[in-house]
Amino acid sequence: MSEEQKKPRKIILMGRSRVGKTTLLQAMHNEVIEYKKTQEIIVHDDAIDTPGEYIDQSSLWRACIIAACDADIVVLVHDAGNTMGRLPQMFSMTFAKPTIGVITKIDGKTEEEIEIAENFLKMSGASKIVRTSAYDHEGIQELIDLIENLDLSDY
Ligand SMILES: Nc1nc2c(ncn2[C@@H]2O[C@H](COP(=O)(O)OP(=O)(O)OP(=O)(O)O)[C@@H](O)[C@H]2O)c(=O)[nH]1
Ligand SMILES: [Mg+2]
Repeated sequence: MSEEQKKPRKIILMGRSRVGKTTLLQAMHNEVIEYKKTQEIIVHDDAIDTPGEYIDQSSLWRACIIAACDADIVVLVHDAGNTMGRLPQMFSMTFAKPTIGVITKIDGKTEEEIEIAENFLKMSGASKIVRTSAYDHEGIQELIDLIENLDLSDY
């Protein structure tokens, strides 16, 4: 196996405060789920976690945009049932890299609540959207597979 094949693809998670980015990452890493507010940009081998405030406040979008330079795939995150804090429209156009969407917290949510999040993510330019719950691990393997197999060659 070549060096290139061994290197995990790096994602960057972006989304409003408390949408579930850090918890999603804990589920993807098979870690114990525990609440930990993200206070700064955290860089892992395979992921960059960002504080929600960097999306909540438009003056801080630039920090996310710069951090995204080190990622292979942008992952926009929004939680089912949240009708308020959407991501910037067509945010994906800011990044010259694939941008996918993740709906979090689908546990106990109605189809309508999930579809509201789906529409927000589509408006932000997410190309493929995965429905997940970190609490019951739904959609987590599907997300990992999508990240592993996404075609990066068009960028
Ligand atoms: N029901 C449910 N709640 C969740 C899920 N994932 C996260 N939460 C809850 O949502 C809250 C926020 O989760 P975080 O992962 O800290 O959210 P975040 O997007 O990283 O927040 P910031 O670091 O502030 O940007 C916590 O209370 C979590 O327990 C989920 O799959 N289902
Ligand atoms: Mg966080």
